[in-house]
Amino acid sequence: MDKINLKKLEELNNQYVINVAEEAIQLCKPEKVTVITDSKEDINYVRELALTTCEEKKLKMEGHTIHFDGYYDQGRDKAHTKYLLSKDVDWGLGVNSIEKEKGLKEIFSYLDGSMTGKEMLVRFFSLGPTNSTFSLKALQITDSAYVAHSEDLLYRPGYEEFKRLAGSNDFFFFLHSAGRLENGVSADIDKRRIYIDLKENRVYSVNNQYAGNSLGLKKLAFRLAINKAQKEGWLAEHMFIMGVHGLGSRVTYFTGAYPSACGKTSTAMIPGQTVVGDDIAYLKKIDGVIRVVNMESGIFGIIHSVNSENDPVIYQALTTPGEVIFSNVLINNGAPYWEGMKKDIPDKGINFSGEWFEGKKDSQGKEIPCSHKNARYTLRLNELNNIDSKANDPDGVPVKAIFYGGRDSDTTIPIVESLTWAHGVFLGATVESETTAATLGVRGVRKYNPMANLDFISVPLGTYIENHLKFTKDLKVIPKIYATNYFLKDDAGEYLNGKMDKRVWLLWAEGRVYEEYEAIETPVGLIPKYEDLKTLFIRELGKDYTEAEYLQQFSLRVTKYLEKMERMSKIFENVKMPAAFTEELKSQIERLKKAKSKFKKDVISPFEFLDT
Ligand code: SPV
Ligand code: MN
Repeated sequence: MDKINLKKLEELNNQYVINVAEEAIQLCKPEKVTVITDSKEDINYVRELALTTCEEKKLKMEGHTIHFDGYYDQGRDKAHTKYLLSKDVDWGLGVNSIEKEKGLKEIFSYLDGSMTGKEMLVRFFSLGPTNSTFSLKALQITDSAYVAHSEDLLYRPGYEEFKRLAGSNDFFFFLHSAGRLENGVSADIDKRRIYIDLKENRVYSVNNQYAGNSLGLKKLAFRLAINKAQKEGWLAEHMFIMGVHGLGSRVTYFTGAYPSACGKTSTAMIPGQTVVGDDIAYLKKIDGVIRVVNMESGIFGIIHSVNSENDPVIYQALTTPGEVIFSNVLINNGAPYWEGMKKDIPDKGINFSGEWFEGKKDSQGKEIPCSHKNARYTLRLNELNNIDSKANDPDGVPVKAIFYGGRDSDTTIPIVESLTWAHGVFLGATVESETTAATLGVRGVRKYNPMANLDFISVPLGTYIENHLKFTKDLKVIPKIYATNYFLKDDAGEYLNGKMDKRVWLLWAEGRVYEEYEAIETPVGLIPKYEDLKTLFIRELGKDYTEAEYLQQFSLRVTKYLEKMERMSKIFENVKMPAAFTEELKSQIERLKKAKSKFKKDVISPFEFLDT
């Protein structure tokens, strides 16, 4: 490290920072080390470096670049993401772990010399708004300028925050190397490893570039944060945060947890509302109120099907000048194209498979689409015209309602309000969802996904759920909880709801916060009345919502629900869960059985519950 860079490190007055940086240098053996502060020049340096290293290329539109991840590096690698633990830990979740000494030895052998001939970047970030009691600090060391640049769009600068640490080692540390590159992408994918050390608050990641694997600050910091939150009595959740704009000038803040690629970003981006965050939220109790901040300040969003109708705000940002990194889309003549953009797509260009032409097949004879299903865009939230005015408030925003949802084609109804907080926690804890392209592996398989957080929960499941159950203790205002399902299909496999219908669900839930709508009590919770939805569909979407549609969407598939409860009972049979959760599961089953024997039907109309 030269004197100028060493001075930048020394100015932090933090020996632990210097120690971990020195260890990383000795291990990875970079040719050059550059410390990045919060200054404009330093941040610009990273942006330019990503072009010099060819990890990004300029596109025609001002500020736009393209980055490609390797063909086999297009999603989170769950199989090779492991906790460094002692052998006999059981979280009740089938935790993917490796014995610490063995894991460190393995990953150090891959990191050893991984930066030879390359430049190491040392960056500091704030997870959450600066100057905030919510926020955590993070040190990222990487040889990928794309990673460092992405983090610059997605997180708040933290060099000055580190000065405030006054020498403490209370920060997360991430060491990443993209490893050997071929044509600008990680070449040794078979040696891709992501190992998490919860005790030391550190993560090592090697031989990868896809952001979910490489960016320490995204899902890796999230796993560390969940563990820290359980110890400190707050919540770190896989949630959007948004302002729902109700009657008059009323703004009501909602959070919502959805598995990857299941409508989290698109809910937060619903027209007419304002966005605070789309992926990761930190929730704390302050003066008897749950308040929340977005630990990020940008979006790493799925681009598939983003078009001027479905997602007008994002589409606008993607088609006008401004800083945007596109990844794994098709490039033709300096312009990006992706599936579902509702524009003519050229029949050739460069995509995540290299030179691409329509009809190109992979090694298994399967046609390669123009853009990967998990292709993404990265941009700062302040590029969007719907950013909420409190998005960077160090005190966060107050939470009035929480949404949970999964991708479920045949069982759960579009929206239901929980009977109580504990029932709401139960609804969140029993989310099931069909797998998507956000992770490597088979798609469309129904999987249990508590709080849409299965991939990231870094404590025993029972502890995690307990922490939710007791979160309302001493609260002045208890948020309402809703379970939603945007993916219900009819027998012919057609979706029963349009993409914008969630606007109606949001506004109904917002009205319920102020008791503006009555609800029908069913065995699974409180559901909307037909007349209220009819009014809302006309008002919000200019759409005539028929009684037949309501009946098809909101009839209780009681037999299917009972099958789901059987699956849940089986899952929880071997997991140590809090008594209050087990009680909820038991009561839910009893209520469903009672309704089934009373109405003697597999599917019960919501009108049947009107006078019960
Ligand atoms: C997700 O998959 O939930 C994402 C993108 O938000 S990733 O960075 O891959 O986690
Ligand atoms: Mn996510």
